[in-house]
Amino acid sequence: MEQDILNLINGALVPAQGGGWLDNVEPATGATYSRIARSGPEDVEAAVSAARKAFPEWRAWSPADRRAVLMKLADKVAENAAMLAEAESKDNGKPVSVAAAVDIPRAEHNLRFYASAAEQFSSESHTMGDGTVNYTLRKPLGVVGCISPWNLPLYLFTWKIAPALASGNCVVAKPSEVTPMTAYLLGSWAKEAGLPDGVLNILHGLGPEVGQAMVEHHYVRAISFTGGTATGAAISALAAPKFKKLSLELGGKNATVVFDDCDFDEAVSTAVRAAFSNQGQICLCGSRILVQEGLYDRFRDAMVAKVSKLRIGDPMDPATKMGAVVSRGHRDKVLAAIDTARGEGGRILCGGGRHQPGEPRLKGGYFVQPTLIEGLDHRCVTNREEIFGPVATLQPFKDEQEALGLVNATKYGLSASVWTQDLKRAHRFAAGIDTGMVWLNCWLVRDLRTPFGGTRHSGVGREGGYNSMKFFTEPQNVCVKL
Ligand code: TXE
Repeated sequence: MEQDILNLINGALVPAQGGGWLDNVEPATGATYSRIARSGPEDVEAAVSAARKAFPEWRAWSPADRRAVLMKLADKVAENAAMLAEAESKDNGKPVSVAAAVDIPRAEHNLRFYASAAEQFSSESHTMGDGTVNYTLRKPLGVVGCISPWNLPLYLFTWKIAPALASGNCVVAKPSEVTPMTAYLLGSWAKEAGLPDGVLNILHGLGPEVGQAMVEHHYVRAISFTGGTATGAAISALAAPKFKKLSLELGGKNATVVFDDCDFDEAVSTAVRAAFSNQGQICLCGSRILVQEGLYDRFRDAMVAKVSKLRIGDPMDPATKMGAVVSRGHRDKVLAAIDTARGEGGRILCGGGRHQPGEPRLKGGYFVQPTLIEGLDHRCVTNREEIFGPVATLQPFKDEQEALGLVNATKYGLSASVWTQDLKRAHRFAAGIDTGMVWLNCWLVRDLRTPFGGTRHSGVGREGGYNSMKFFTEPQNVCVKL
């Protein structure tokens, strides 16, 4: 065992009170390499009580002081970037090159961005013309819960805790039990960065054991959650009768829409990236590729040629483009989805099964070939349900109207990427799409100030910039008759 992953409660790294442990598995090898504290309601109680105790002092800190401390935490991420990238890659199965270029720099950026937001955040005032003035206070909520998933572990963990802390809340956070390492490492630097004890508490363990206890806890005033749609529904059912604030960032079944006047080469390479980045395990991945019929054959063949060349293998090899999927269970789910596609009459254009790298070290790893499928109707399960793996389908469409119908044909509404050089059509089409985000001639370009989130089964609420700062604060209007 390399390292025990401990809870951070009231500034101390401690095992779960119940003494239980979970195995932490390296997806590229299938081997257990560390133990995770298996926390329960008693640990939630301790973390919430520490957070409540810390809140009066923390909320009184000036925005400038909160900024300074979050910047120091970001410095720790920067100083340890190479080590964090390796840890993320080992824990998640993603290529270390991706963790080093995307996950860790973005985690650092999240902390810096919201550190600045602490000082930039403002509130409104409304004058009534008769000498009456309303001003709106934005008060931190108190203790808030942040629950994050395994696909972009430190990136999404910091995306939640940074605005929560910047706006003056004390946090009880739970990273995914599948990828807890980098959140643990970050927590181990909290004290050194200057966060007072109890301001940031991190609990590890299973969703239904520790996550649910966080959602149910009387003093946890808000939950920011990113994860599966079914889990989001379970959390909503628990939180609604307790009137908690909820921000839910859930699944997607996003379309990449390619019109025949697109910039061909850029559309092909971005469609490949959108489908297979992070082994297809990003909520924003374009897993349905819709191509105008005149361009369809050429586009399909170009995609197949590119995907067949993607280098899949050891995540620690800097040349690797695709690593392992996150767990054995998830690999089996993705393989079952490919079988379903076959059963529905889909033609596998490339991939279609497990990948077995040559190195003996990787014999037990969870590798899936990047898979492209065509010939499936938009109503079939494969084109309706999120697979969240390296699997994408291709469908032809005739015109703009048909394309719009296909884009909006699932219960999800997270994002879409549209490729056309016709400016009018691009804007018209974007406005017709029922998703929270649309990229025109690009994909996954992120400005952290913009509203991030989805419609329908992709979630409720928006995060990013002021949206997050507003979520983590309660407005209170004060009306003054002068
Ligand atoms: O995620 P879960 P899972 C999708 C993707 C994937 C599916 C299931 O389709 O195949 O969800 O993934 C915590 N109360 N996405 O099951 O369970 C859990 O411990 C409170 C999309 O691995 O939703 C973890 O910290 N918390 C997604 C977090 O929720 C609970 C990213 C997410 O895990 C809980 C991940 C409960 N009852 C998966 N049950 C995206 N939107 O990017 C679990 N958790």
